[in-house]
Amino acid sequence: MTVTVEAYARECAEQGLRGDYAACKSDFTVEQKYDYSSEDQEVWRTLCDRQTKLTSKLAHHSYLDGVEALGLLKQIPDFHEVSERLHKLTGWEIVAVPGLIPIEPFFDHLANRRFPVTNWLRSKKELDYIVEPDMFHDFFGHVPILSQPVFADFMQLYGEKGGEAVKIGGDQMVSRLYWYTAEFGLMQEEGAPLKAFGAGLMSSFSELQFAVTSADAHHVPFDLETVMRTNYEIDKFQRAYFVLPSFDTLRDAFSKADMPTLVARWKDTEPLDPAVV
Ligand code: HBI
Ligand code: FE
Repeated sequence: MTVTVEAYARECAEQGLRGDYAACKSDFTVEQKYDYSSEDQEVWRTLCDRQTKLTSKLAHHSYLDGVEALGLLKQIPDFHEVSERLHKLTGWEIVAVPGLIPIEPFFDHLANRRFPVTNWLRSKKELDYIVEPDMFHDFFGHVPILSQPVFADFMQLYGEKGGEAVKIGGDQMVSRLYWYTAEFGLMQEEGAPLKAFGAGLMSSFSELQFAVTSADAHHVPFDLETVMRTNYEIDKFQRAYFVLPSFDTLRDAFSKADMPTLVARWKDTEPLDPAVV
């Protein structure tokens, strides 16, 4: 049973989350309200200019093609305009949210090819690190790769099967899958150099360089069950980065996965330490 908007808005206010949850509709979406200040626009352009210096070299070409196709860099994007372009490519659209939303509506949006994007942007003094995902992390990080057809299929399947798995106690396992792919996923196709596509890397200046270029980064060949069993921490560099050979591998592995059996087998076991997988 999903928490009501009112109860969730109270919880978020108590935790000091930034978003205006009181404005949420019952599916936890809000209007984008394109009323950004000139400082917001300057922060957006500064972040994009700085980050594209790195993504142009270290991001998978599907991500770069998406940035190009969706036109995100010149100014803070209009959610409806980008949704129209994205919908033509892979059937996905963007919905505005005030920030993190409860897990059930989140999965329901993904299952319906709607990606929730936060409608506020970090301030000038938070350029380097921010605790809650803001519009830069969600939009610049997550949205472009949704133009890649196979990953777009995976994300919808993730919403459907992940949402089912949450109901039978698999929330930690599916959150790990999201974390090690959509947030911190790497890709090394046959004969091609190692590249990144995960949003947590696309939107982080320091960790993107570390994950792709550092000899200290721990690269692990993707394996679905290992990923769903491996712990992660949210406020430091990852101690494991899983490497896909293709997006098909991710989609096909998850579509074949018998989640009820995997959840029953692993949900109460000790998680794996990412440093030693
Ligand atoms: N809400 N807006 C938003 N964005 C997310 O990425 C998000 C969320 N709620 C739940 C959630 N992610 C995590 O549970 C994922 O691991 C599924
Ligand atoms: Fe994210």
